[in-house]
Amino acid sequence: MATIVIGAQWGDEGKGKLVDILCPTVKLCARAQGGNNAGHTIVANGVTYDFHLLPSGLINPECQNVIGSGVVVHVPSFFKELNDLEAKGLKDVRSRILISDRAHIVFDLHQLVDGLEEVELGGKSIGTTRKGIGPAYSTKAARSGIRICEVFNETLFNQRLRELAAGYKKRYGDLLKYDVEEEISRFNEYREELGNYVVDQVPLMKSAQDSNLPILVEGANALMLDLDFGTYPYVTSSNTGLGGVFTGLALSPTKVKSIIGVVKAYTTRVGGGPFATEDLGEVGTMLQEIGREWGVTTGRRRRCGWLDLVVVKYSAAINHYTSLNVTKLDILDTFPTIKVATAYLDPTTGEELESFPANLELLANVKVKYEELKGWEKPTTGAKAFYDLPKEARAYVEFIENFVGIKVQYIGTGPGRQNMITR
Ligand code: 2SA
Ligand code: GDP
Ligand code: MG
Repeated sequence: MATIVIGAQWGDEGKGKLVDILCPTVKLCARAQGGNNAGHTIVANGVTYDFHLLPSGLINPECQNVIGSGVVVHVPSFFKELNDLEAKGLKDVRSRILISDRAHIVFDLHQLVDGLEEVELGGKSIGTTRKGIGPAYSTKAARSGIRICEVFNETLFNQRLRELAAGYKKRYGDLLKYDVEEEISRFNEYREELGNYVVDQVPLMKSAQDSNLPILVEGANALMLDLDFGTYPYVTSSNTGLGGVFTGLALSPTKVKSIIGVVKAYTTRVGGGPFATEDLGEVGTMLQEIGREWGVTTGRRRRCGWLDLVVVKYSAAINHYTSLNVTKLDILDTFPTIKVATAYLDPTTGEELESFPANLELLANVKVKYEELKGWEKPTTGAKAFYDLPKEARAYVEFIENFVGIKVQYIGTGPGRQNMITR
């Protein structure tokens, strides 16, 4: 049976920490989409680990991990991340990681193109991580992508990569500073070792599910960055919502036990795009500083604002969460009052919108309706149970729960494994 962990906002809600906490209860941890644009930080036994492409289940020594078919894999980053984890003392990581032979490859070529596309967009740039995610998914959709299984037919692989590079050269000319032969020669070095990790994920998932093995799916990025349901075009290029779990993993919908939506107690966003509750004043700065809101992959400052329950309710309607994990409650510990967005109002009519709008122009101009809640102004870190929390903090959690109509099962009150209340 599978537990699925998905971000309910614009990412960086703390998915990695929940995955790490749930890992001892499963045998297999899988990533279904995204690539090394993700950044999942986990603090375990006093050590801070950053995961990008690899599943966070690698921290748990009993857990097998798989990079699913829907993920895009930058091979040098795969090896670098394994090396970095080993350098931090994680044991047997190489024997506990597999990559689907159907996963597409992100080449350095894609990363360079990502940069060029961003420059071309000028003031309307997406603010990507420049990890080549968009171009890799584009070549996948255009049927000119190259998959992991193809690395092992050297002649064909070299030919396909040369063709891919020639296509981009036609588009970008001398702007593209790329040497295809250099990238090909690097794959000659990786080929043999990469072979150790490659698997046909379909029988793997089938036998895991036939024997009712507990499986954990680690969502990357988050619903509001979903290619179909996010704030398009300010999104990533994969399905970060529930749908992407099924296209990326060969998981049976009948084997899903729970879908946990991870909700940060306020809202953050990295990169461009509309963000209705963004606070460019003192509150935003305080959330950014107290919450240490910097990107794990790029080091970029995250934009901050109050919790937007219009977003969370919209994401719940798409991802069908069975419960929620509210994270970083402790970051609100010092605020005397806390605001929560509960509706968007049409800028011309003043009427309440039914749901999160598709139209970005409308979204950029909506008026936000807030509820004001009393802050608790006491530390929450260290609380072991829900009733150890100050009553205003409990009221805040219950407000979220009642508004969205989904139980808050987990509450994060600090970065460490131990700082999680389970209800
Ligand atoms: P991309 O690189 O094509 O996926 O970028 C497209 C948009 O998706 C956003 N995006 C992210 N947003 C939050 N966190 C992400 N991971 C890193 C982290 C980000 C970082 O955990 O901090 O280090 O900057 C992530 N990855 C992609 C991105 O900002 C674009 O808006
Ligand atoms: P992810 O991308 O959803 O896995 O989230 P990130 O790892 O990018 O960002 C979440 C950050 O908040 C990480 O640095 C975590 O260590 C940290 N974190 C997670 N949960 C909590 C919490 O409840 N309180 C605090 N203070 N930090 C948390
Ligand atoms: Mg992150």
